[in-house]
Amino acid sequence: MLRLCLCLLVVGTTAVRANSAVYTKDIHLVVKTSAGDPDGEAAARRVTADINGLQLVRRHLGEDLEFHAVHDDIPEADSNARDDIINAIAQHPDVKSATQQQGFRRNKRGFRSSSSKVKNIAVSNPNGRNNTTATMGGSTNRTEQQLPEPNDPLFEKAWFLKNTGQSWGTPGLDLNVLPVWEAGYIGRNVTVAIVDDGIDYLHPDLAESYNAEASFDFNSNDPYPFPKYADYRFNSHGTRCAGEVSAKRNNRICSVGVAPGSRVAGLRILDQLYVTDLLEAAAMSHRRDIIDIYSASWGPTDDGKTLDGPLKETSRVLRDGITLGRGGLGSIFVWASGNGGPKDDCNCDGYTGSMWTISINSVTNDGSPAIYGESCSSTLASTFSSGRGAGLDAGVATVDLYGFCTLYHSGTSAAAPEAAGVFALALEANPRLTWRDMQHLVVLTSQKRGLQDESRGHKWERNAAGLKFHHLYGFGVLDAGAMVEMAQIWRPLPERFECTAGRVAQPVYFDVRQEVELTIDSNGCDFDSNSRVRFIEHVQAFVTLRASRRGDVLLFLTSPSNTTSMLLGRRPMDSDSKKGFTDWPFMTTHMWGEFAAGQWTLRAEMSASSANYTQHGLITDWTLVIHGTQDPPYRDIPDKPGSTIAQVKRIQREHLS
Ligand SMILES: *[C@@H]1O[C@H](CO)[C@@H](O)[C@H](O)[C@H]1NC(C)=O
Ligand SMILES: *[C@@H]1O[C@H](CO)[C@@H](O)[C@H](O)[C@H]1NC(C)=O
Ligand SMILES: *[C@@H]1O[C@H](CO)[C@@H](O)[C@H](O)[C@H]1NC(C)=O
Ligand SMILES: *[C@@H]1O[C@H](CO)[C@@H](O)[C@H](O)[C@H]1NC(C)=O
Ligand SMILES: *[C@@H]1O[C@H](CO)[C@@H](O)[C@H](O)[C@H]1NC(C)=O
Ligand SMILES: *[C@@H]1O[C@H](CO)[C@@H](O)[C@H](O)[C@H]1NC(C)=O
Ligand SMILES: [Ca+2]
Ligand SMILES: [Ca+2]
Repeated sequence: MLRLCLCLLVVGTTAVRANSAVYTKDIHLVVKTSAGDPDGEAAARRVTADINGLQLVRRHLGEDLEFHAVHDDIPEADSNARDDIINAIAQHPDVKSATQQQGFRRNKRGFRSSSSKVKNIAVSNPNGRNNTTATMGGSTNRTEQQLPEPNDPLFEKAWFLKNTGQSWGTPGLDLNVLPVWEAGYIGRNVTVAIVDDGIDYLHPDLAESYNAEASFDFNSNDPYPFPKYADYRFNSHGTRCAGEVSAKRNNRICSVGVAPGSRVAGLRILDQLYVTDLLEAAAMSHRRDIIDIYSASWGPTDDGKTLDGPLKETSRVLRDGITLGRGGLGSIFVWASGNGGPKDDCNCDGYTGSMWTISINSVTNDGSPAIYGESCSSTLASTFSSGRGAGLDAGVATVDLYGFCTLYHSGTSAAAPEAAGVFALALEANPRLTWRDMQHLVVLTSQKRGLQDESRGHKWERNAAGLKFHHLYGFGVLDAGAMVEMAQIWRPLPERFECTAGRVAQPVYFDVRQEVELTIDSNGCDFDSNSRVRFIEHVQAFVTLRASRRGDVLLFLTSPSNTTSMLLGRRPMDSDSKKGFTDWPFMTTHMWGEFAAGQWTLRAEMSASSANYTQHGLITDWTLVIHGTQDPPYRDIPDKPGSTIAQVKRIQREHLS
């Protein structure tokens, strides 16, 4: 047991990639400083003039001396590194280093059902979509005056906006946006970027909302992120996500976005074979001054055996975004939790597991987990992406490529943009909200509502701060009405601190018969005023371990207040026996609002489900990092008696006295 308090900036997420390497055309070029040229531009130009075929693509992340370049002779993807070309560039007198970027797969998190029921209906309407002037039967002649609801033909099918029980849903279980619209908030002056395969900005339901100034095509390096032509389903993903956020209201076209007054930008990175760290980083930091929210409905492969996350440059831009974005208030990064279903764990995905992203899971219109929805302790909340009825109208209604509409959008892909829309509404209500304010608002205002009591063996629990959470759903479903209401009376939070509570570094063995518990005493976090954390926000456990079968390892973290959070669930497909986890940041939000000081316990076990009693593991390193505030966070925020925040405030006050 160790007692130690160091003040560190958080360690960035490191990533491990499976499979053999793929080399891409993207080159990270670093030039040398030369007198009179502080920004390296002239040096970079000399290099391209001297080296045949080399072209500058863009300056890298606003750095003075770093550039993104390509070479005509290097193909988009190849299994061989082009050391010959790269070395020639690196030997140029003005070049400090040249690195060919490796490529990796990032998959869109849309979901295509293979159930026969959907197929049958799809046959009677082969495209599963309709054109923008078509109207849904039944509502053809209603006028705005007769019905204070939008006249958009798909609105009736948009059960996530207004759940009247369509598609066997639970009436009332929706995002609760109508009262927000009525109060006049529609996301004005908020820009949401869809980081994806482009958006159809000519679509009549999106054209007005489109923010061209904030958009960019990183795949073809131009300002027009129009989706590359393919079979319509293939590159419709970003367009569908954009419609969920910003489709216009009351224009008789398609559906309505959650924030129909917001502006939407397209950042196209996803439609080449492989993505690189340079591309991702460029997109996730693009126009931080005018993009408020970045919505990402993609990530590492959800095959239940991948362990991957943002690489060096992307980790850096996520971290920088929260301090540099929105004039210092922080970019809001929204992430789809993943489509691996019960077989995957989103804490094995470094994007969703990051503290800088708000990770969103999917539920259906009757309060069940979506079959593809992944669970993990870093999920903050849930939104809706599938109806219970498996049919045409059971997906999410939104716009589709080339002027069409769809009722088919699905997957956790559909969940993240809904959250981005809700956050846009909150930002209109209070443009001063920081990235942290947004997370606190989600924690305080999301609720269980109509969600199942028990799902996949997990129940709702109440932490010691009085907050209800669930391993699958985070703090519950987003409630736009409650969020906007609280956003209006919000007060700035106390400063945030990070405390390394301790480290256990001796190797400890565990197996199916014998679990192991490691403890760290975090009282040190209460002493040093430079890093004191009393009231918890995020908690990270950096763990290094190897196991005979990585997918059978289960990890649990218990707080001093005796709240237990599952950091890693079983992944039956993951048979890795070599790599394990190296300093992997398992994050949990479940202790939010609790008190940091006391004894923390990490329990590691091998799942008995494998029925293989020879499975074993060796945990060699565990570092516990607690994030939060010294002062009670909500002291100055007004509350109603009996509300969640009133309860949390009372518990925190009692704890201090
Ligand atoms: C599509 O529009 C046609 C008329 O153009 C209509 O007959 C059909 O029912 C519509 N389909 C859907 C799914 O709305
Ligand atoms: C769109 O729908 C309208 C009315 O439903 C129909 O008249 C028109 O032909 C359709 N256009 C296309 C391209 O399908
Ligand atoms: C609207 O349509 C319904 C049937 O769909 C019809 O009974 C009704 O008379 C129509 N009303 C108007 C004002 O056209
Ligand atoms: C809109 O947002 C920008 C920052 O993105 C801000 O500078 C400007 O004042 C806002 N305009 C209005 C009318 O609120
Ligand atoms: C049990 O696991 C060990 C180690 O991974 C492996 O060698 C053995 O084949 C497994 N036995 C069975 C019955 O799956
Ligand atoms: C901690 O919680 C567990 C249930 O999660 C319970 O069994 C145990 O008794 C509790 N321990 C203490 C000290 O309250
Ligand atoms: Ca519309
Ligand atoms: Ca996953």
